[in-house]
Amino acid sequence: MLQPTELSSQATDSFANTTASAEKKKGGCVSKGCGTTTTDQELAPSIQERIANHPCYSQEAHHHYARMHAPVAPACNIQCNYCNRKYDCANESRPGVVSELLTPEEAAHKALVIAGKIPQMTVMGIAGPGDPLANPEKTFRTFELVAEKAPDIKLCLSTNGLALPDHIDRLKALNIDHVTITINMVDPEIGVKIYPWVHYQRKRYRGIEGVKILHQRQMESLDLLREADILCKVNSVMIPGINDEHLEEVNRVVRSKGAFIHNIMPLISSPEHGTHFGLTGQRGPTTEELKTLQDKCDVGGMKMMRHCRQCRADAVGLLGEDRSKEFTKDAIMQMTPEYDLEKRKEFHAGIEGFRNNLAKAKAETQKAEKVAEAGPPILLAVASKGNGLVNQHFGHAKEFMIYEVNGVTARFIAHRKIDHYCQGGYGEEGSLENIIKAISDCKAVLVSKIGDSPKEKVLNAGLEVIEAYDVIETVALEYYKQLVEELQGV
Ligand code: CLF
Ligand code: SF4
Repeated sequence: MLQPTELSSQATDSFANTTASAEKKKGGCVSKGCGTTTTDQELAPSIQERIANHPCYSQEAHHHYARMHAPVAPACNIQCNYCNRKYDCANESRPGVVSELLTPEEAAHKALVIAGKIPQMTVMGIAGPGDPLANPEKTFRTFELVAEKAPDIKLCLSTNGLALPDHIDRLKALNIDHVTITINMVDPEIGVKIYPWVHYQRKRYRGIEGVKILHQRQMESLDLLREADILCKVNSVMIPGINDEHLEEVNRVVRSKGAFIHNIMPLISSPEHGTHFGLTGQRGPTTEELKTLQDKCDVGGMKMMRHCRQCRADAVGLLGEDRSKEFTKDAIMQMTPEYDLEKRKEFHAGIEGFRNNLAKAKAETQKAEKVAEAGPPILLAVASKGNGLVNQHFGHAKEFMIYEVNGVTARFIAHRKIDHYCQGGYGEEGSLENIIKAISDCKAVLVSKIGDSPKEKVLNAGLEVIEAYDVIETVALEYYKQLVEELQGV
């Protein structure tokens, strides 16, 4: 049951203000305030089945299933102005030096170790640190070894698309069902501001000549993936002042070519990364700019990914956690693989049982709220360890999931990384301020528990605190209902 810490008249006033201004901004029409992202349930059953346990392709699955990346691909065939070769591929990772490269044999060993130790790991992706298809032998050898020994692990790939047309037959032969292409432009005049050179058929092309080749190959790749019935996700890096306004066009084009889900990610840029953009002061988008663009592109018919964590090329674990440090090369080479297909099947059946119950609980909540009219949206910050529950102590949260709630639906829209508040048992005032800043546009924070001192500070900052241990949507909708009743003086 909910325990709203305080539902003060001050808080209620501020809800009234929030809702009034939200109505104004939306021209009075708030009934569709919660966007149009295609849900898994709206997809054809055959597709639902293909993405059901892929943590990137299904927002719902990411609460329950994990991925690992095999860092076997050091070289790249293009240069992006947001990338420094010493760092992880920014297409699929936050900048950070790749700890260790692995050989295909080491990577396959690691996959078998992790499949035993983290049975919810269902996907092995190759995402760098360079481009997987600029290193085809290492990439395909890794996939072959894993496919042979661990047939239930899905194989996944993220590429810039330049070399993909040369390898489509091999991708099909290996039953690779999920491919990501990073496409930042469909107009080479914009592309020249992002890509200084492209290396194609043993020749380096600079400027527009190279970008035209990249564009043509990326479009060809989309067509080939669609023809091969391989699910295609497009990643785009949002670069303010360069391609931010252009990405709506990119979205339209890739959708028309059959891409299934679009992941618009913020540029991560800092001088210490040594990238062209970092050194020239190119900024990344604000969270508000990112959300506005995602909302504009979220016009239905194609999923909009909002739960990407821009993982390292050697990431391991659930998307919100990174356990790569537990599995260094030295450590994994000492470990004996405990891959057991039957045990994994049993484990996954348990997860699916839990998910069914979760779905029933959500359906119950939505049925109860169905009679209600959608109201103005508010944002809530949720602390969750996974499983789709409010189940994390405020002090242990490394990120908050942001939900937009309108009384009828509670929709995940983003995650916000924060400094870990509870450092070895002692609250850090500096980080608490940062946390509050990171979620200051939210109406309330939903946590399993919170200490008295941080609670007071969060309340003083104008946010409410809800302590609960339940399905996220249930807590969020019940909170909304209480706010409305409070406003109406019920
Ligand atoms: Fe890895 Fe990428 Fe496959 Fe996922 S990540 S290769 S599709 S298994 Fe996922 Fe990480 Fe975002 Fe990539 S959260 S950076 S979208
Ligand atoms: Fe870097 Fe990836 Fe771009 Fe290659 S495709 S330059 S590895 S970000």
